[in-house]
Amino acid sequence: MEALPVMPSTVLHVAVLAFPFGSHAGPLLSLVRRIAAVAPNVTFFFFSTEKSNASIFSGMEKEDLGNIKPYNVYDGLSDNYVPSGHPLEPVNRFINATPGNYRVAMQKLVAENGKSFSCLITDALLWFGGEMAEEMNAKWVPLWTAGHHSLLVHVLTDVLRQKIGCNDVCEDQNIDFIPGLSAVKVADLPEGVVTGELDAPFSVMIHKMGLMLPRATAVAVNSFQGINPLIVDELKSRFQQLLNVGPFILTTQQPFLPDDHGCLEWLSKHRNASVAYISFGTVVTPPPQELTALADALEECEFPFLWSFRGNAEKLLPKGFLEKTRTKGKIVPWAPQLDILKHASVGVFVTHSGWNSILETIVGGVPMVCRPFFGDQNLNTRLIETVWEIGVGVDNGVFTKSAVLKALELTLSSEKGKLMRQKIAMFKESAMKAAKPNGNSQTNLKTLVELVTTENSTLSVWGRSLN
Ligand SMILES: *[C@@H]1O[C@H](CO)[C@@H](O)[C@H](O)[C@H]1NC(C)=O
Ligand SMILES: *[C@@H]1O[C@H](CO)[C@@H](O)[C@H](O)[C@H]1NC(C)=O
Ligand SMILES: CC(=O)N[C@H]1CO[C@H](CO)[C@@H](O)[C@@H]1O
Repeated sequence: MEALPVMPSTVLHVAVLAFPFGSHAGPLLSLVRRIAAVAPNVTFFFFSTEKSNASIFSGMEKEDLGNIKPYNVYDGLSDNYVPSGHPLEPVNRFINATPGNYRVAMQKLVAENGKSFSCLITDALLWFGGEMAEEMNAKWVPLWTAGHHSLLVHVLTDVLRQKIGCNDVCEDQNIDFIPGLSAVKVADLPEGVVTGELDAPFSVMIHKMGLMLPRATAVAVNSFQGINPLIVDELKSRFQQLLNVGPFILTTQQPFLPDDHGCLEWLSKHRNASVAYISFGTVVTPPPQELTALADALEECEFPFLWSFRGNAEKLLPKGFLEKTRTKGKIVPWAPQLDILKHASVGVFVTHSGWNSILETIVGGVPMVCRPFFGDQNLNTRLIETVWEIGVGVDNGVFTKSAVLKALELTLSSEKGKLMRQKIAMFKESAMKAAKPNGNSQTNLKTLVELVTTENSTLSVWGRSLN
C-alpha cells in the first residue's frame, strides 16, 4: 500500500509513560523537558499516577511546563483501599492495572484530539509501550533509569536462568559467560532474575522488558559510555540503537535545591576530604540494630559526619547520641545531595548504592561505602568494589560497628582510599567530557531529539481509523 502524504505543518503528539515509584518519574521528566525545550512543534502528554504527578510537577507553573501536559492514570487502588502495610502492595496493584490504565487514558486523548501519537517515550519497565507503539505505527523510546550492567542482566535473563539453573546452591558462582559481568556473582543479581519469586508482578514485568527492548526504536540510558565500554558494546549489539544520554545531572536542567539546614556552610568548616556524608535515599531506612551500629561507629571514629536522616532521629538513634556528637556531627532531615557531594570537604559517601546516588557521587568525585538493600543495589555494589574500584561494601553486607569503622578508615585515611579517589576522578572526567557540547551524551541527545520530532513515514493505524 502506498504511504499517505505527511501534512507539512503537523504538530506531533508524543505520549510519555512514567513508572510512578521510586526515582523513576523524575529523571524521565528531566529528559522530556530537555527534549521539549528544543521541540516547540511537539506536544508531550505525560502520563503518570495522580500521586506521582503531584510530586514531580509540584512547584511548576503551567508556563514552566510549556508543551508538556501532565495526565493522570489509574493507580490500581480502589477508593476504599486500605493499605496492608506491605511496601510492595501499591506497586503490585499498579502493575496489575497496567497496561489498561495507560491505554484508557491514551485512547481518550486520541479521541479528543482526533490525532494519534507519533512516538511513545516510556520508562523501560513499561515494556507494553513497545506493543502499543507497534499497534500505532509509532516509534518507541524506552528510558532505562539505572546502569548498563543491570540492564544487560535483564536483557539476558533467559540465558542466566538456563545456564544457572540452581537451587540456591550456586550463589557464589561467577557470571563469567557474559562479557563485562565476570566479577558478578549469582548472589549479586537482582531478586527475580534467577532467585526469589520469578512470578511476582515486578519480576514478570522486568523480564518482559528485557525481551521487548530489542524491538525499541532506540533505548535511552541515564548513563555515559565511558563508565563501562564492554557492557555498552554488548548492549549495542542487541539493540537497534542505544543512546547514552546521561548523567542527567549534567545533561539536563536540574531543579534548584535549597540548603535550608546550612549543610554547605557547615562543610566549609572542615578539612578537604575529611567528612563522611550519609544518606540512603528516599525509599530505604536501615533496620534499628544497623542504625545503632552505624551511630556507634560514627561516635567512636575520628571523622566528622553529615547525615541526611529520614524519620525521627531522636527516636531512632541511640539515647544520648545527638548530644555526644554535637561538635563533630550534623544531622538534617533533608540535604541538597549533589551540592554536598561536590563540596571539597566530603571524603566518603555512605550509601544504599542506588543508581542516581552513584551518578551524583561520580560527579562529586567521592568514593563510597555501600550498604545495598534491594533491586540493582547489590549488583551496583559489586561493580563499585571490584570492577570500578571506587568504593567498598561493608563486611557481610550489614552495618556492624567494626565493619563501619573499617570501611571509613579504608576510604578516608588509607592509600587504598586515595586510589579510589583517583579512580572516581577519572570517571568524573569521562562523565564531564560526555556532557560537553560535542560530547557523546550530547550528540546522542541530538539524535534523540531528531528521532522524537520526526514522524514515521506512514500514518498511524490509530490515526487512520479516526480520520
Ligand atoms: C519539528 O521541529 C524539528 C526541529 O525544529 C524539525 O526537525 C522537525 O522536522 C519538525 N517536525 C515537523 C513534523 O514539522
Ligand atoms: C581543598 O580543595 C579545594 C577545592 O578542590 C582546593 O582548591 C584547595 O587547594 C584544597 N585545599 C587543600 C589544603 O588541599
Ligand atoms: C489530568 C490531571 O489531573 N493531571 C494532573 C497531574 O498533576 C498535575 C500536577 O499536580 C496537575 O496539574 C494535573 O492536573
